[in-house]
Amino acid sequence: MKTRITELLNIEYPIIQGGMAWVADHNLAAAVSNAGGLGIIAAANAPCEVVRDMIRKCREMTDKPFGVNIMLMSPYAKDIASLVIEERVAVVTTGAGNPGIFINAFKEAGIKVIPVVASVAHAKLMEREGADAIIAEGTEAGGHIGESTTMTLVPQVSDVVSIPVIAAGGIADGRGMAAAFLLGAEGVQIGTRFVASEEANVHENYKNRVVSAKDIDSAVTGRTHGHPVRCLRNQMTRDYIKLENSGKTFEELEYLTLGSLRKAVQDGDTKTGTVMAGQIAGLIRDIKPCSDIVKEMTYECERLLKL
Ligand code: TUI
Repeated sequence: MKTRITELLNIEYPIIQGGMAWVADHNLAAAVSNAGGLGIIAAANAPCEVVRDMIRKCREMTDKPFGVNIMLMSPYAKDIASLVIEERVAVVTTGAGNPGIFINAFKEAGIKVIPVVASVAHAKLMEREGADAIIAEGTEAGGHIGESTTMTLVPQVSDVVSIPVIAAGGIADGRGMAAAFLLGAEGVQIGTRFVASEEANVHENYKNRVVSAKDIDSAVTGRTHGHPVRCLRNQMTRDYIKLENSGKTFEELEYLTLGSLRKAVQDGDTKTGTVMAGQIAGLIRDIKPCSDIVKEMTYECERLLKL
């Protein structure tokens, strides 16, 4: 399936894996790249040495291109930017901020830069500053989110930028992928569907929580603090939302979220841990290999678009 995204990234299918903190390690990234998509290693809040190790391991597991996601709120974001240049990573995606100050250095190093945006204004700015493509992420997504839905954001971004647009948020099958293409996207970023993959190095409790989720099972914590994060409802989200509605500050509630994503992903504590996932979790019913996810999604999308 050829689009400007497959050409730009030198991949077989226009599917990019989301840069999910604690989930998107070298195992998942290599599996998605080997399946013909673009695997992504999430730097998240990890220090340089941890990310360097994942990049090197990923290189041993695949000879296909893969990328690194830089989470711009991380205290190590600047160091990770230098690291990806040093390691000559093929592609960088960014999230949770404005990567403007790094774009020139990435481009000089021949790295393709694809910022995640949650608004039209940010998309326009990123194009002006030299981004190679844009990921327009709707509020259906898991983790740190913006306000607009994928349905409204993707066509509005597609109308005002000439670089290719990748749709994200709420896509987990070929129907969602086809819909995104009809809205103007030339690729999709997939997160939650890859959490429920065989290769994701994620505790089985977390995967099973995604697989058993219903359509209305996600909640957004931190809205009142300006740090909205979508995760599956549990004791943590109930406590957090109750306390934030009673006026507790971001700092006062940090004890509920510190280390809580790791606790869910690695220890399988899906009750008091943070189970980040998108609204499309309700559609996901099984755990399967990344290659099946990529191939089935693309096949279904092509079939629908040819109707
Ligand atoms: O970044 C994400 N999703 C994430 S990052 C993350 S790590 C985390 N862990 C614990 C608590 C909180 C975060 C988990 N999920 N998605 C990409 C994304 N970026 N969504 C929205 C944005 C965004 C929002 C505002 C990008 C830019 C922006 O403002 C631009 C500016 O100029 O600052």
